[in-house]
Amino acid sequence: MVTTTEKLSELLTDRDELRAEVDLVVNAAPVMDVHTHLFPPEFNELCLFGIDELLTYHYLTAETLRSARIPYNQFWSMSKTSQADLVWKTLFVDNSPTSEAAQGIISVLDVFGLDTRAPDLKEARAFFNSQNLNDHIDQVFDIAGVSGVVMTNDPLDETEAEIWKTGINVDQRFKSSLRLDSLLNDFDSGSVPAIRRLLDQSIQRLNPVYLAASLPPDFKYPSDEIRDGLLREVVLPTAKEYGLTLTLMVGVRRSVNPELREAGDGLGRADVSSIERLCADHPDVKFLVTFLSRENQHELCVAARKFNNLMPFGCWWFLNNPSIVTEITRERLELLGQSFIPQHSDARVLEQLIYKWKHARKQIADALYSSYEQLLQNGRAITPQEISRDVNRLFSGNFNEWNSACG
Ligand code: FIX
Ligand code: ZN
Repeated sequence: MVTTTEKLSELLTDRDELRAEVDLVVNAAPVMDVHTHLFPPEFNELCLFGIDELLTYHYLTAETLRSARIPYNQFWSMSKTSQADLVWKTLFVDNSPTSEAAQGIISVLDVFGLDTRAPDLKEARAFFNSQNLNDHIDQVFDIAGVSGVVMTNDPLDETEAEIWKTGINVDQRFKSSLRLDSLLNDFDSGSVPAIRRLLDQSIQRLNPVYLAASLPPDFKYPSDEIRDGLLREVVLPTAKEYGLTLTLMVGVRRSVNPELREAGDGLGRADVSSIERLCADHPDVKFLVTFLSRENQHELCVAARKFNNLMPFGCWWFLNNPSIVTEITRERLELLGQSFIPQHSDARVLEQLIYKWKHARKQIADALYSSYEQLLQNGRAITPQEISRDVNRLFSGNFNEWNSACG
């Protein structure tokens, strides 16, 4: 009789068995979601869930306003329910929901046994409105296989700040991060000491797992811009002092079309050598980095081969599409082995965790299987134990180790 230990260490020489084992392990492994815009119920209206929030997600409003010929201001003057009805009619009734964001809705409805071809949202609304929020969060985290999420917390956001001031006990699955966009990108007043004080207070109160900022494609380091000074005089010293990772999301062009509001951002190719110089100048700071442009992905992998304080993560936003995620993940496996974080959800609405991780697990399993299959062709078979080790490292180990190394 083959024991479990023997089975776990059995070499997988049969390709179908290998494929089945990779799928089994990838679909069962808990994942740490390193970047989201989710909030727990303690944050009241900031905690988004349900079909109306899912359908008015900015990815879907952008797609709807391409097909539904209505003026932008007319759309924004509609209630959220009416906007959701229009999104459903336009993308799911009058057209086939083939886009990744639309496929995501289908995956969520299907998981809850709801009609994915319904003419309207009656059934879906009744279902989501009948959920007990805390039970629903447990169920969604369980279905998605998510052990924890990192929030996006802006120290200058008044709604958030008011809630943090009350000294709330935040659900442990929701880790905080300190988002510095408004400080770094819209810096217009306040002295460096004042900003430092704000960071110290926020770090004391939120206990973040990392400091973070998104940066435009024209971000340069070093440069004589104010942002460069803030990085050198405030952000990097703070990261060093508190042993915090600095997470940089590079390549977003905000408000390319302001009429689309949150859906109006675009992207641009950025300068990876600026990140290389940051890593070189600050070897005692850990950088979690993602680029929005497809053209920057290969450069990022190569930069990470040069600097072991640089951890590439995620297929951000406009890259979070099956064909591109598989491409990027394979390239990273080929250039970095398992020393990267393959994906983050960027979820804004609770149930998005379900589809974003269901789809990501499929693409990551495809990329991993092709690596192991190639390894087999080249003369080395892998064991179930090794697959588990690799997947756990990709899904949570790298992030946990990265942050504990900083602690
Ligand atoms: O900067 C960011 O964190 C971006 O992810 C967001 O601004 C963006 O709106 C988004 O939700 C992307 O998925
Ligand atoms: Zn985000």
